[in-house]
Amino acid sequence: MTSTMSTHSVEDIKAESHRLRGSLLESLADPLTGALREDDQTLIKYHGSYQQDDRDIRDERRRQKLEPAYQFMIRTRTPGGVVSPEQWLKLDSIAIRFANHSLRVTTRQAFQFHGVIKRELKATMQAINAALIDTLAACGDVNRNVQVAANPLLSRAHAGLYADAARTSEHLLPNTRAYYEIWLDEERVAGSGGEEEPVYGDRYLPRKFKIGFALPPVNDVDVYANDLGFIGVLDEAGEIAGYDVTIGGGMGATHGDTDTYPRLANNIGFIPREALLQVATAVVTTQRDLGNRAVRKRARFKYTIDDHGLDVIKAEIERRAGATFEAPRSAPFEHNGDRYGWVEGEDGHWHLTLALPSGRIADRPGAPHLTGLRRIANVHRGEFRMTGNQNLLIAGVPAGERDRIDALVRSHGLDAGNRSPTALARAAMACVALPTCGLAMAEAERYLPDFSAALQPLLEKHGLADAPILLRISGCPNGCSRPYLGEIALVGKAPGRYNLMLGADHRGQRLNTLYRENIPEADILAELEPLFARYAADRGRDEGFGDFLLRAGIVDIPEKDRRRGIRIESALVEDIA
Ligand code: SRM
Ligand code: SF4
Repeated sequence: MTSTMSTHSVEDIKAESHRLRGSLLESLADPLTGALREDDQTLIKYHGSYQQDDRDIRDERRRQKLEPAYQFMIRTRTPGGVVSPEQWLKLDSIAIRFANHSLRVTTRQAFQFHGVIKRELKATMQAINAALIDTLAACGDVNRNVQVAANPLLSRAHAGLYADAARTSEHLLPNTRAYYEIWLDEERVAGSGGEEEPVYGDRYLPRKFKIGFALPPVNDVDVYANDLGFIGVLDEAGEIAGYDVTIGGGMGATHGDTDTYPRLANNIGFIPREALLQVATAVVTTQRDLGNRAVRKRARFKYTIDDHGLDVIKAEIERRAGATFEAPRSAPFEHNGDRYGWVEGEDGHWHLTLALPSGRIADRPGAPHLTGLRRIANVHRGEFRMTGNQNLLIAGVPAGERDRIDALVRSHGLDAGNRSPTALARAAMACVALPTCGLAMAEAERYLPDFSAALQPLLEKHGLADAPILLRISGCPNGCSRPYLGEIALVGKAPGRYNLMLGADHRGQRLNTLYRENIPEADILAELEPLFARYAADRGRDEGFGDFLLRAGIVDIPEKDRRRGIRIESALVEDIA
């Protein structure tokens, strides 16, 4: 078997990679193993793919003295999660031909394919690109897939927001031709120019970087969880006039390591729309130059801000952008969830939001979702939009077409999520976790249906079946389902054991706090039941579960939120007043 060992640091690997080429071609061509060489496992992320193995059969393979069942996850770069029906059909056929017969909508509005084997990786990449979708920079220490509010009601503003997000995504793409050479057989022209990386430099960013575009009153992208956020401010005509800029959000943490923590972004003020790309570039290059490249766990932008001070970073961004931030102007957020069912957009087209089970689209007994959406894509003339909450919009449907879409939705069980017995189950999110995620400590996506079912009788007993309580589950503290923004969250500690976190708001503006550590399901239910009883008895009108827990003194405002920007702080103070 080919050795995959390496002692290289990620910083070395990037610098010596010849602009992200490494020895990927050799690794792919090696027929003796289903894996890549270790350095190439790092580099392939920048091309939008992760090497994984099927953890369900890891022990069995070890017993049989076989190498792990290596396979690859591929993530698309689909800013705002917008795809045409034609593209949908191509992605669907890739899922069937090359992956595990499922499409996975992510918490950042991308698609993931799981279970692609090395031998077929290149053909899969080519098929994705043939759908006019790429995977470049979907992972790695670069700007990732840009999130955009899916808010269907404000169609015109959404179009502007989406266009701005798409150009930001393009602007921040790496310049290297490595992707096109390795996957699409573009010829390498020796010594050719054009590969300078003016934004990224030789070593790219110190860590992953994420951007979200939000449009009040809906914070469906959880903009404060992004390294860089743009909150749309509309002019009198309903067009985007500019943005409030937020910096320093991030969820990831490590159990037991207080140097790492989730952090919500600070709103540093308004910029006119024309300044968008200058400001985005200034923020990214500030993180490139000031971010911590020595300690990877402290390399995210949130730590750069905390290490240098918010005022210093803000001044540096202003200097680099040649712009001055004005006082924030954005309207308040009302919630960070999706609005399910049909709504009419301002342009007279209709949009249907379907609640998907953790974003997984597959054919299951009684729920042939993959087939159903393929049939819808065959007749639909609008677009598909993924939401940042792992859900799906069938968008831009003329009124006369609604019945046909409805019939297909019903006959393929695609309305099951919208008809969930509790509002909690409908809106809940879970990260992928087992069996594909190499970092998972506990189940998440596969556990969510059981946990929601276990909560159902408790919620019904206290008359809370319709209460829109926000539940999020992550299989480890990295926080891919943004659990620290859940009113209730389970964060995996070990198989069957979770940290129970409580008390975020439902606007994505306040983090939750640790309530009980490392407990199994029975204890979680026993902890929640009396809280449901108190909430049912004492809640104010329209008071969310998390806000209630705070008001009742059951949880406290996290210290990190207390120290955040004045604007959010005052919103918090108002919330609990
Ligand atoms: Fe994530 C790593 C899945 C959104 C924070 N994330 C991973 C990996 C690639 C595991 C790995 O490194 O080996 C997971 C692959 C699982 C699999 O089998 O597919 C993974 N992350 C996901 C997705 C698919 C979760 C989902 O259920 O939808 C999301 C893909 C988003 C996308 O399309 O780009 C996903 N990840 C997030 C989010 C949420 C967000 O961005 O809004 C976060 C928290 C926000 C943040 O970045 O702080 C997130 N993922 C992480 C981290 C912790 C980063 C940190 O700062 O510490 C890791 C681990 C790492 O980077 O070392 C990670
Ligand atoms: Fe994997 Fe942890 Fe992310 Fe879940 S939160 S997908 S377990 S890295």
